[in-house]
Amino acid sequence: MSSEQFDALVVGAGISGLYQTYKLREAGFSVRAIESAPDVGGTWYWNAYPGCRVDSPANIYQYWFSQALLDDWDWSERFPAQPEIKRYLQHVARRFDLYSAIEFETRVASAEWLEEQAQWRVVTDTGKTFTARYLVSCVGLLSTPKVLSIPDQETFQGRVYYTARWPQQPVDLNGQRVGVIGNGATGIQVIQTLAPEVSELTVFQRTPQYAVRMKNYKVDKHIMSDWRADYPHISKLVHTTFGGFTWDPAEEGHAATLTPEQRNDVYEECWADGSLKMFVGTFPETLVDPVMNAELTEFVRNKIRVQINDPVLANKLIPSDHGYGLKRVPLESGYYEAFNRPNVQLVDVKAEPISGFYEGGLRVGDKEYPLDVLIMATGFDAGTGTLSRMGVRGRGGQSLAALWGRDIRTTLGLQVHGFPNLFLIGGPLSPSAAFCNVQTCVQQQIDWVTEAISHVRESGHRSMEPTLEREEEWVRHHDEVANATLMVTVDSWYTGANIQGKQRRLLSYIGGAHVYRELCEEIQQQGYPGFKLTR
Ligand code: NA7
Repeated sequence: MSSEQFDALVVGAGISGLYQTYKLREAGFSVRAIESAPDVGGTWYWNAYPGCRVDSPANIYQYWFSQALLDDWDWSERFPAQPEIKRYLQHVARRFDLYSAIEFETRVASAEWLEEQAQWRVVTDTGKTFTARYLVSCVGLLSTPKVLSIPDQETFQGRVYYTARWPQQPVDLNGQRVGVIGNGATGIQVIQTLAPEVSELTVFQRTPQYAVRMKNYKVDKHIMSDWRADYPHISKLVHTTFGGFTWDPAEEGHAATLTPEQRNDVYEECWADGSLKMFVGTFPETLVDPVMNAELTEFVRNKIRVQINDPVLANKLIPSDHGYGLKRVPLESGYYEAFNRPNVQLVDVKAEPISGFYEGGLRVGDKEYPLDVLIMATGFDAGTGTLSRMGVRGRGGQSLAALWGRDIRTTLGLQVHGFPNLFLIGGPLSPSAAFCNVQTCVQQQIDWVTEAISHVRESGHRSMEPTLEREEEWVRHHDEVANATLMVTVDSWYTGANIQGKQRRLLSYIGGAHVYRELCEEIQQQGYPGFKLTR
């Protein structure tokens, strides 16, 4: 079988894949990226649903590697909508001539490590075969949608859309009767956007969410110029903070030195920022101490309650089964207020589950809800979902899917024992898997991986792989930090609980992005202890 040979293959052409392709090429490697979509963007390509918007400020949700790029790209809003992020990524791909390095509309069907040759052989669903010494996964954390199997879907005469596979052409929902399943960050954006546009909106809610009011604003040329002047500072700052943002939570222990009123002032200040500062910028104790968590939860409940006219409805929309901040906190712009509208109704599908479709809509228990369109905002098989479906086989033919089916383990989220020269960006058990502004943390990992690959080549080795001991040490440390938090007690995509049968483990390292970066740097400076290099 003929195959195309490269030094490195990158899987994915989203935020990570584009930068990884650029970096490897700059380091002198021949590189091919494989992307299932017809264009760049990854998550920002597929999630073209109404209201999709980034919830990290644009001035940190960007690449730092090129001054020219920073100089010539202007943002239009503090939290830009999906089309703008996609345009930015397309601009980057054009500006750095990355399109020519990408194989579009192509999926990896299998990836097999060939021990003798020290090469990865990758076969695609288009029938092509590639071989490369290095394989870098940039498949994204939220790329495999969670698909629901609802009885009798074939009988439904209306349309069904998944937000994570939204059509690229506009979908006209004007005047339609629309249903939404899912109240995570995605469902919230869809609901608040469609409520004023559609004739009837029926929200099938299983679990309510705490969401924080987003403070978005237009970025005019003055703001843009202030941002730009601050870029040198921001680009350094984001690498020194807990979550890769420009803010940090208070010092540990500080909360206990304050009165409840003073702590309330801190909550107010974070709330007023209208950003994820309200998630990662208060007190670290709120994530580990039930009493502190209850205090913050009460604050947020009160903020939400005043937005909902009907107190009975408010009780349904405000979570009571878990504390604030123990799941990913979405930002909202009129989500709760949407339920004050006469054309929006909430259906509790926990009290009575969805029983199935019928010709004209969805049935919950015996009750029928007529629909023209049903939108599924049901989340993702996060972190492991895409890689587990890629047919990855490492040393001795062992399957990554089978390994992760038993035990989701990695070494710093960067490599997996038994899988030489497979590098992961945004891999499980790293901060970038969930607890870091993605742009900050994937760039740090890509820089690390590029250095590591260059080191393998320059030191005359053929492969690099973490030792079992190093991996076990990392998994132990990860679990120890994770199990000290209240997050592990809650069902969410963070803990893998949203996917039936998935191993329960906090998906992302929560010891701090800054701590992780220092550790990665130390490993590099010390010549990769705990990683085995083979000639
Ligand atoms: P999430 O946060 O995983 O939310 C998925 C939503 O879908 C959530 O409300 C789920 O309710 C709901 N869901 C999932 N399966 C079902 C079934 N079977 N029946 C009813 N409802 C269901 O995904 P998002 O896409 O919103 O957000 C993912 C991340 O993207 C977000 O955290 C940001 O980082 C960006 P449940 O809670 O399971 O009861």
